[in-house]
Amino acid sequence: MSGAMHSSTWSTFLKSIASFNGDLSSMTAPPFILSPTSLVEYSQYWAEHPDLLLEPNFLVSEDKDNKDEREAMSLKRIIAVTRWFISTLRSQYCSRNESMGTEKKPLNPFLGEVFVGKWDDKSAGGKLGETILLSEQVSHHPPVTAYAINNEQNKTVLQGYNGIKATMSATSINVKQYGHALLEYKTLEESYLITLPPLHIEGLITASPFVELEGTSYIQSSTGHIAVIDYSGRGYFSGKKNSFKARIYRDKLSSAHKDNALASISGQWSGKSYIAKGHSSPSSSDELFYDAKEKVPERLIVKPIEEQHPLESRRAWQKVAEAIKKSDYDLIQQEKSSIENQQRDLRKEERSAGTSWETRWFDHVDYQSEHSQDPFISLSSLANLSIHNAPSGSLRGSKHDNGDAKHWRVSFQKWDEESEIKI
Ligand code: 0T9
Repeated sequence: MSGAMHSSTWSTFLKSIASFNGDLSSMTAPPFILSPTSLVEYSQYWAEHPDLLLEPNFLVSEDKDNKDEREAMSLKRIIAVTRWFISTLRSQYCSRNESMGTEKKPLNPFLGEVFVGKWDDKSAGGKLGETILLSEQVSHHPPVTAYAINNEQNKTVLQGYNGIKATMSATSINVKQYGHALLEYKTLEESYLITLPPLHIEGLITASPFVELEGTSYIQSSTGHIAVIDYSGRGYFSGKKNSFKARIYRDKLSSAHKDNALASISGQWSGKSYIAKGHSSPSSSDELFYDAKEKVPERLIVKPIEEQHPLESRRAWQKVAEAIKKSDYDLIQQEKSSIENQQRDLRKEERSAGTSWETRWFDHVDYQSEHSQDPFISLSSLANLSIHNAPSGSLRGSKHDNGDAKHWRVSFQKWDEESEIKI
């Protein structure tokens, strides 16, 4: 933080958070804490290591009749999926601190805003193929982003959606995530359900906010294997920031006792982590599991702004982003209002025409009324997880396990019929 101006506007902002109504996106923050990037872009963090995402495809047993080998390979695959998942966390939760010095308040996407791009195949033999990203703002009140990451060559699809609910405590903003990710390896006929951990934002008093993860998230495989990941920060059980412990079990039932763990992983998701067989927590003398500082993220390739459609995020927000980069408070307000007014007019037109905005590539599927083959249902059941719109990772029978069961799913048919927006 620098200068009296900053600290005074920051303290005004802190007071406004202290009395806030639950909608973080609606609060006006001082320019120095604004990010020029829209939340619809955050979906790209799921695949900045395409090689790790695709790795399970290559972990198959030669001898299909050998049951022990099949079992061993399926354990290797959930470990590989866990490694990929851990590899996404530094991008998801540290990248703003690393590129801009602190966590920043993202631009609040408008309804229908989209963001697309691709990762080229960086492998030597061309075994990975191209991976594409589709991200779309499917709801504005409350904000919800849906995404799909598709690799045709390896028939691998990751899709999901996110929303948040935030509350304030004395020194932090506490955030529960809503939504999940579904990862399908179609050649393997194997799928994984991934829940999203709760988090909180620290460093508010000193105007240097950062994210810390907490609680538990799960990775449930269609093979039955489940990874249970516990998060903690500085001054908790490990004392180090960005700590986690993951245990992999044969199934949900055996996960009731830590002694049953087939493998255990521990360390920092933003740094080094280690893996060992069995239930005891590994240390730096065990095998290295992942080193987040060593593995360089592969950046998404996005078309130049001139070639983008008006609904594409960087084109739509271009003027706001420039104003933020100049720290021009009045210009930021002016350019934001222009987008907001346009959106208000659109909604008004829809109301008077009796229509409503149609999402572009995603469908809102109601699992209470629609009979569906979506692996979400069977995976939730294996993991004893709620299928309702509860905080991500809520268990069946918990206090949040009720209400709607509507979730966003990609429609590749809609994408195939897309004629205006190109990768
Ligand atoms: C999904 C991710 C999510 C979105 C962000 C809480 C947060 C908005 C949601 C959960 C991604 O996959 C992962 C990463 C970071 C999360 C953001 C961190 C953050 O601070 C914002 C909220 C809305 C704020 O901007 C709070 C105001 C400000 C004082 C903090 C800089």
